[in-house]
Amino acid sequence: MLEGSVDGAGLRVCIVVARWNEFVTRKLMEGAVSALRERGLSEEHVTVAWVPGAFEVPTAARWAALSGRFDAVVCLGAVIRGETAHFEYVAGGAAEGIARVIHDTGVPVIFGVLTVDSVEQALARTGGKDGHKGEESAHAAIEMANLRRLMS
Ligand code: INI
Repeated sequence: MLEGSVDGAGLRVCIVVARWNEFVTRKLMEGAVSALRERGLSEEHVTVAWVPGAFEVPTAARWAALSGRFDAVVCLGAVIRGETAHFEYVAGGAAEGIARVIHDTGVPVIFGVLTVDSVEQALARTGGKDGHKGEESAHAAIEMANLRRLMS
């Protein structure tokens, strides 16, 4: 049986985070950074890259994945249905774009983009009753980066 360990020591992770709905995405980013540091990543091995919105996340994730500088990429954003008429386009574009980066590069890229109906749902997933998607994404990044090492 193979399973990626939860120990992040020595790993290098890039967090790509969308500035749109920053009151949510900053929480996602802070949770992800804390979780990575708690699992043993050193400060210089955690890079945070801000982009304008969720639609731009796949572009920067691709640059990070292709750079060879990171063992995993964490994608963070918040698309809130009540706040936009083109929710499907932005959320779908982000999801499809990120999936394509994973497919094209084989680098672990984690989907931590919230696609929710309301601000309340977004806050519930950033340290509220539904957990913390930023922390969960960081944990997934470590596990996948370590699994990749076991399988490469
Ligand atoms: N970007 C988001 O990250 N979340 C949103 O809810 C959102 N809304 O509401 O439209 C959003 N739009 C901007 C988009 O991601 C791009 O930055 C923009 O279209 C420029 O390409």
